[in-house]
Amino acid sequence: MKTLVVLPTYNEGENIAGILDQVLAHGLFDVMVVDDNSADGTREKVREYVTQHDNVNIIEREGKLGLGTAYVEGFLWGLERGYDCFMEMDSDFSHNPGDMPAFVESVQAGADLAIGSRYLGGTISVVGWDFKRLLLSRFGNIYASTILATELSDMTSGFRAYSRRALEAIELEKVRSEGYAFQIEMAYYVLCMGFKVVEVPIIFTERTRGSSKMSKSIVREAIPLPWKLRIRSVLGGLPLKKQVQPQ
Ligand SMILES: Nc1nc2c(ncn2[C@@H]2O[C@H](COP(=O)(O)OP(=O)(O)OP(=O)(O)O)[C@@H](O)[C@H]2O)c(=O)[nH]1
Ligand SMILES: [Mg+2]
Repeated sequence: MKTLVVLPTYNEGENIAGILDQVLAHGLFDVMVVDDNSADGTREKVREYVTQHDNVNIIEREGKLGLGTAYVEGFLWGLERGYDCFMEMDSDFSHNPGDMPAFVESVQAGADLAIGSRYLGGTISVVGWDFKRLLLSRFGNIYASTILATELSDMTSGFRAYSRRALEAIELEKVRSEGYAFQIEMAYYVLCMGFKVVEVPIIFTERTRGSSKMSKSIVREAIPLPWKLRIRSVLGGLPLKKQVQPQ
């Protein structure tokens, strides 16, 4: 399966070289780094990889434009170039690059979206979070899947793989959310099209290098989102090219 890994970066200078080394070591993936004007040398490091490896690419954006649009730009680039599978992964080692093949295997086995879940089967597989952060994530997921009536345990996870047909069926230019909201929104769209969504168990480890870009606005953006999606799904206003099956 021709797979493109989209790596969003904003000041990941201490992590990006290690991530790229581990991703490339699999020998299975092409890479698109979408960098949002990092000021810490991330861009320069990635440029070195671009010169040395035919399968590493970079989109250089001129401001911090948000995670969602970074992924969308990377996906659109890959769709134009015939990729069959599209992966998302954080560039801070919270997601273990060693887990990557399992996602592609799920898509190969027929999934249209494979989500790396920290909360499968009632467990909590997170290392390094304080209680407040854990509660926010756990409660946020229960909140979103209850309103959206899904069985998914980790809709906000950003470690995932999509099939080509799933991304082709979404009007990606219309997906404008930035953080957790982007992940929830995309998972819901794939479900609404009747495509197969599976969860893959992962262990999430809090970053040890670089700084978090989590902000209150990312949480605020996600709160009304499940309600908006539910309403739009009933009114037929989701940006999907395929018939919607409201849940
Ligand atoms: N291109 C781009 N990448 C971003 C932006 N915001 C965050 N990222 C990247 O998206 C990934 C996830 O962001 P993090 O800061 O790790 O957010 P988080 O995982 O919710 O927070 P932590 O758990 O504290 O790490 C990282 O690779 C970031 O560099 C953005 O606005 N643009
Ligand atoms: Mg992170």
